[in-house]
Amino acid sequence: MNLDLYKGSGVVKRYIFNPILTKDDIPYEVSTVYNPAIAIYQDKYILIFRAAKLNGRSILGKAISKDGFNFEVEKEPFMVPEREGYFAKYESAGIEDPRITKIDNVYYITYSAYSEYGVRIGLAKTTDFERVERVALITSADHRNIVIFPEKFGDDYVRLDRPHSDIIPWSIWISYSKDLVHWGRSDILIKPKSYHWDELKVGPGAPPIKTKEGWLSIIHGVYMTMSGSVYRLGVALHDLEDPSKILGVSDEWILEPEDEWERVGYVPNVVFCSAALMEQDYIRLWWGAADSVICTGIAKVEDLVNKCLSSKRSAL
Ligand code: BMA
Repeated sequence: MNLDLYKGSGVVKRYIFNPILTKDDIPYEVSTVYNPAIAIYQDKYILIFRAAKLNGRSILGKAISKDGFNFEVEKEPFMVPEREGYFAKYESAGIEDPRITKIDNVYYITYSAYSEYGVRIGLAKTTDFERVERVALITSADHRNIVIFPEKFGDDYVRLDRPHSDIIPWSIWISYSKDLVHWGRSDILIKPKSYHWDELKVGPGAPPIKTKEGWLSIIHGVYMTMSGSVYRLGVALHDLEDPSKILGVSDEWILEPEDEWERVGYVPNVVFCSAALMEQDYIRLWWGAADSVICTGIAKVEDLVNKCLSSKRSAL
């Protein structure tokens, strides 16, 4: 890890040449590019990002890189809303915020599908990032931010959910499945905390990463101010054997909007991470900034684990 390429005194260090992707890098017309997913395929970084077309609806684009900093964007979008059939009915207002989990050489992509019937989560799969196949819509309305663990627990696939409810604040739940399509046994795991930086919402960020100490999960938290909401990143640690057991949720955020392009943009004061990979002793993160551009940075695994265990707050 070349630490000279990063700056900052916080747990997450920012790449000195952020932002790494803006709308000017996209060979088709879009107004913003943000909230990406990441995977390694044939030794290259594949970034599947959200971009808003000039009609305000989102599509998913694809970019490839050797180093995770310099990305080349493919000429055509990777996924656009389906035009006919069952998926079309639920994707008519756009597809957003992808996440990628690799299980047994298949890359599973979850994404938010928007329509007049609310927001649902779609599951798609690919083995080569050329052909992509929709598998199922794996929630009813209204769910967002679903991340699937990259390993099974016994016979079960496991995911973190973020159902929408006006009765309790937006919280992180867990659900189980035998086939990735039918999900159940849902249980609430992490709730927003009043008077904390995440008091309005918490939600899953990037798919959890296995470390010696537990599954590390980058989450987001939202706080409402007099001039709108602020999106920050937090971190939680789940038990290695039983991911429903929370070993710690950090009471402190790990990243907040700070750079000009994180504070000013289409939606000001947003850092939103749905992409993270472990490299040596570090987690590399890619995040959307102000719903306008994409940035990257790193954090030491040890520092993130310490945040969860030494500055804990209750999960519920
Ligand atoms: C959330 C989602 C994200 C977005 C964030 C900030 O509700 O829509 O895609 O980045 O708001 O606008």
